[in-house]
Amino acid sequence: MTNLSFKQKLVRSDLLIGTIVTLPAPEITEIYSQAGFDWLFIDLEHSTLSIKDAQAILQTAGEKAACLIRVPSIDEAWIKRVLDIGPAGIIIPQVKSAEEAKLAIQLCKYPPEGLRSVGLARAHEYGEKFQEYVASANNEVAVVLQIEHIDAVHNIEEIIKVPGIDSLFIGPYDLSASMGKTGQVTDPEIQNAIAHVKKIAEEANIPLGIFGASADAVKAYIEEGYSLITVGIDTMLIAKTAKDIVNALK
Ligand code: 3PY
Ligand code: MG
Repeated sequence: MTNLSFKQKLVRSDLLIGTIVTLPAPEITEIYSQAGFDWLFIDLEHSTLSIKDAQAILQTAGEKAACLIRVPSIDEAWIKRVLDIGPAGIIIPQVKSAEEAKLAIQLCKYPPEGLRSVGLARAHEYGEKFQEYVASANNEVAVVLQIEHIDAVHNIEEIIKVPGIDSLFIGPYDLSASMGKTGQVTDPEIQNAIAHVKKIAEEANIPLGIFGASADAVKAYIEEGYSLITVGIDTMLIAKTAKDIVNALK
């Protein structure tokens, strides 16, 4: 059997179960890969992780779990530094229009397709694999755009036409906030907006991802065909387990 890359599995809509990493402890990365997560969502948007922390997580994960890194915004400086450490993919938050989608993708692709600046770093095995990496990165590094604002929902027909989107990833929490219903992710209005994005993405054959706080929160999405799944956040999982113990014993 051939060993498919993360990007190959993503674009053929394999079910890929991940979880958000916000803590710089290598033990957490080891625990998660031992637990069997297919991928790790390393979050530089809502955490104190530095790029160096993210690199250490990649070094710990090795071949055991694919790592995708979420940058804080559509920003050239963040995107090029994050890609240089060699993640399997990048997640770009708050893409609200086709123009923003196009810029985000261009910043992730080397010329002539895009505008990615050329470095010599971990991704290129510090120069040893420079030619191989620059020849394959545009195809092999997964680019995931987050749809998480009502403006993005309104512009989804245009966003989806931008070439180079490997997956759209819905952020139900930010989406609910942009609709004046912060955190009410099961509210029918939010669910209708999510269903609209799903319909358009399916018509365009673009794999869909989504975040849920628990396994129960994502089960229905998996049944509906979402494939890039993210469940929970490391800090939240520890907080819940700790609380459950204390509640059970006090
Ligand atoms: C959101 O729900 O806003 C997210 O970004 C989840 O990853
Ligand atoms: Mg979000």
